[in-house]
Amino acid sequence: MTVMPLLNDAPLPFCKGCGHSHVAKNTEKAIRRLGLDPLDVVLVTDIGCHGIIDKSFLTHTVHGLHGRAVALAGGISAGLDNPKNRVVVFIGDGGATIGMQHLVGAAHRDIDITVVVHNNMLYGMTGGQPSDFTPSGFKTPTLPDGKSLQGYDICRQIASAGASRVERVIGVGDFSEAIAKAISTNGFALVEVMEICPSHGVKANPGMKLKKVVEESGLEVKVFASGKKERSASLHPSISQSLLQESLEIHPVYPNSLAHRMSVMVAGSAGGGVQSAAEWFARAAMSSGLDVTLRGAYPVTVGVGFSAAQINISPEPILYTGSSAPDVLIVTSADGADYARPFAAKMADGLILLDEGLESLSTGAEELRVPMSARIGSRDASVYGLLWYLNHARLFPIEAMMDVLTVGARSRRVKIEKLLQF
Ligand SMILES: Cc1ncc(C[n+]2csc(CCOP(=O)(O)OP(=O)(O)O)c2C)c(N)n1
Ligand code: SF4
Repeated sequence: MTVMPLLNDAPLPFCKGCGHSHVAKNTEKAIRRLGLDPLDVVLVTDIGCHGIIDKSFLTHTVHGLHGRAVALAGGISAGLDNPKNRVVVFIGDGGATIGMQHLVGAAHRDIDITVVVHNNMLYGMTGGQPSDFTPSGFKTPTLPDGKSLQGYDICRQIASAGASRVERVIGVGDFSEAIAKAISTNGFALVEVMEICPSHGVKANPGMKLKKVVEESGLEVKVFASGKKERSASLHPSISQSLLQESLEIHPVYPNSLAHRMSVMVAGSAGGGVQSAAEWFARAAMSSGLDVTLRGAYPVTVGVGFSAAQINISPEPILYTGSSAPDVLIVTSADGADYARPFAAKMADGLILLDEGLESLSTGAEELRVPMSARIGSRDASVYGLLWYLNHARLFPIEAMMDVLTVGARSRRVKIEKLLQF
């Protein structure tokens, strides 16, 4: 049987004595032990010295952004449907610090990847800054007095997050079995390899012995988790499907008379029902066979100030959702008028419905005064304005809007009997 090579002939790219070389060789040995075809393996590397190994491996390799390799690998794993494919991540303690949330999240979801953390206790590639894994008392070129806080125990963190397999090893000699067991795990597996960076770590801590540092830091060298766990019920696909059902299925049941795309803007105040009214109008337009886009605008302090919505409706597919000026503008409050003024200024024609008592926006558009708030109350002024316009322009049947409004909680919210008095 021909044995396929996994590493090419070029010398490994690391400094003499760098622990990263041992990880590369042990990973090669592990893949070989498992009898995997190199092209069944995807190696995702992070930024850092360890990441320059990807040019040496004859597997598929992907180089990620710093700290993001786990997220990238999770996506790759989700897209593969062949159990023979194995996704392996190489990441440093620096990348694991920056991307800790990705690691915890992937372990929690038990995503089927193997993460090999090259913990050399500092940021190697950029000259030896401390990471959150640097042990207490350990010195680095930029921290000559030594770290004051104790470093993370990533194995305990990741095991408690829900990973299927977690193991810490000292990165000397043959530790390929630990990597092989991780790669053959069906679920999230992590191997933390304790290493040394001769160029920065040894120089800053003369006489330091790797095993002693690990021991004194209270980092146990052992298996922290092994064996498959039940996946969380919240990831069950049938639950997600039922969440989407109601919002996805709007069937066209009414006709429409719209010849061209048009844009309707509603502008009022926070708490004035603008966003709900726009959504109901959008749903009604969809049930009349129109293509619809809806965009809300409001300040970050959502409870005060203006609230506006722009609804594009079209008999054709909408390929661009922007619009420089609305064709129809419905303004229900002074806040809304202030927000809408720049848009109104661009209206060379079209129609503006202004609530009673508001100042004219003085544009090229026709302006009509409609008593919205006074007739129906400020909370329903926007939906009333949209119904008033629909009754005026007859783009699609008013029944489409009434169907939406008479469903469930909406029917209790709006004063349906008063809404049809124009
Ligand atoms: C988001 C981001 N922050 C910072 C850097 C700069 N940077 C490049 S390599 C590196 C250190 C990498 O250290 P580590 O992940 O521990 O890997 P090692 O070099 O030790 O193998 C840093 C900080 C970067 N490339 N991207
Ligand atoms: S600087 Fe340190 S981590 Fe980077 S290759 Fe050299 S020894 Fe390894």
